[in-house]
Amino acid sequence: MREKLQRIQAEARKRIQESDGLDKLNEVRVAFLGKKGELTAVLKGMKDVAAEERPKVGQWVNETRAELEELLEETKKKLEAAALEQKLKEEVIDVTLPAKKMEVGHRHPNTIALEEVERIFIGMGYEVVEGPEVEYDLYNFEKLNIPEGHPAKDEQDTFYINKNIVLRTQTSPVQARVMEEGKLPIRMIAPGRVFRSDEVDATHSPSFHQIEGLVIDKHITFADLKGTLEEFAKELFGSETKTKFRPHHFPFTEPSAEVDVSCFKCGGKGCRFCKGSGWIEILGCGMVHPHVLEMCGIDPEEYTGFAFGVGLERIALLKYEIDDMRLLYENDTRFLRQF
Ligand code: 2NL
Repeated sequence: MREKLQRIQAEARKRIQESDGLDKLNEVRVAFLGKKGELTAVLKGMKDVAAEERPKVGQWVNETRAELEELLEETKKKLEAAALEQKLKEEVIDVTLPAKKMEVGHRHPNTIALEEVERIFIGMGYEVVEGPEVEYDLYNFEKLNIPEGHPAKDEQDTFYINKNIVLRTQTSPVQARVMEEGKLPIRMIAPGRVFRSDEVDATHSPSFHQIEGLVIDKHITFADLKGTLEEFAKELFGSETKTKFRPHHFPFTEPSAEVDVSCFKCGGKGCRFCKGSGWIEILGCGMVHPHVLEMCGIDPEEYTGFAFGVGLERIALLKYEIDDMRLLYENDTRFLRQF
């Protein structure tokens, strides 16, 4: 028995020393100390050993087992250290290599224009308010005095989700919601994405951006509207800028006007940029229709107000002299880098 154990031990030692990896070492452990291992087999065979021999043989087996376990553990540590050494060698980092260049982006021309408009109105005490892009027909049309059968509600122009829900065609529903909340006075702008069923061309897109403004208080008159928008035009296009209010029609304002600014390229003399007229159209506006105030829970006998709407893309195209709106959506960095 003693010889048998010594043979097993010598064989195990040899195979442990020959192991050149952790997997191999584990195979050796299983082969000798595992459930079906050689040393385990000796223990299982103890019942065939004479009773008076058993304690001694048991002790030999345990000593052999302890020695092999110690050797396995030692070898395992050595192999692990070697593996780590190898890994570190392979993953060496050359800190003297030049770093990868960081590409720093910047704001989109639409965003630059939006932040400029926001800055101007925040300076005049306005709040910036946002609202949902998917709106009830009630807020997008009904409360803005655009009743059933009005051409603006045509499916040719508006994206309908269902009979009562649309993709907003303007940001006025945000203002209708603020009016309904009932906190007065109101001085706000509502910027955001709007949708119209248009084919894409140099001046149209089915999704574009609008900034609408609304002021509601006691004694607000058309003079307040004119003064505010004149100031806005001067801040946006330069202090020499003149404004011209032309009568117009919108269903939600009465009276209504379209506003032209003197051409900031030629100063009003007429050039290619303003197509010879000296004027450039920039926005629509008017005094909020009493019926709109009423439908939004405001007493038109006590309160009056003005509102206006500007196309954000139109401002960006004008300010940066871009001649095709599609360039704003293509996100070609060679174009975007220039602003
Ligand atoms: C345009 C014209 C306009 C408004 C928008 C408005 C909103 C409420 C009440 C009354 Cl809640 N009016 N918005 C008024 C006049 C013109 O936009 O040409 N936009 C690009």
